[in-house]
Amino acid sequence: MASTPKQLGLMSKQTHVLNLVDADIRYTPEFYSTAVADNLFAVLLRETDWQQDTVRVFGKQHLAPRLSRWVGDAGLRYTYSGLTMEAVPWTDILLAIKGEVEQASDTSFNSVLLNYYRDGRDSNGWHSDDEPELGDQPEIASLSLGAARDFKLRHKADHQLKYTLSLDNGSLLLMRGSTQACWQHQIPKRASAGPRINLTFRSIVNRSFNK
Ligand SMILES: O=C(O)CCC(=O)C(=O)O
Ligand SMILES: [Mn+2]
Repeated sequence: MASTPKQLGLMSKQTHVLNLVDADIRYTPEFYSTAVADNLFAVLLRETDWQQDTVRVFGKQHLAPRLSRWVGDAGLRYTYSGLTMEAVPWTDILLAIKGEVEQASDTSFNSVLLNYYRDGRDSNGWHSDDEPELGDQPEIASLSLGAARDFKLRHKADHQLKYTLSLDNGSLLLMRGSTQACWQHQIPKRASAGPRINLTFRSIVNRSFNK
């Protein structure tokens, strides 16, 4: 693929608003065409210096069941599952994607967490993206590339209130408003899933937590 195209192939596509209480979630299944998404997957897989982070779950240290990299503006720090990470610099391809995601979401972002699920045994447990650095009503834009995986949501106050969405290749999911305050999400294991990369664009707005 061309290394840093100005336009990666953004199309005006249908966006679905999820009908969930205490949430503002929008899903655009074909944010990128399959061809563009496949190319982005290949470039990001090759260019990213993937790391297996250690996360703290119920006070115990574990290797995260996926590989990750946190990219962002110079000097940003972020604490995630008890781990403080320093952002590594933007690449041309990530800046190009960021520009298109910002345009579509009408929001600006100063960082992105890349997750690589090597196969269906990799996963992401129940959590909310509600770290204090992200402010009161975090706006998160999540781009999915590669194998489709289920994205499960459950209401914090009532776990019976739940929803499952398939995050398809080239899709964009926007979460804002009270979504992180009221809901948790996860990517459960899936026996036969192929590799997948997910990018969650975020903004560190509260730098008093960022020393
Ligand atoms: O892989 C996904 O779709 C979700 C990733 C996620 O929830 C996170 O990184 O906080
Ligand atoms: Mn999350």
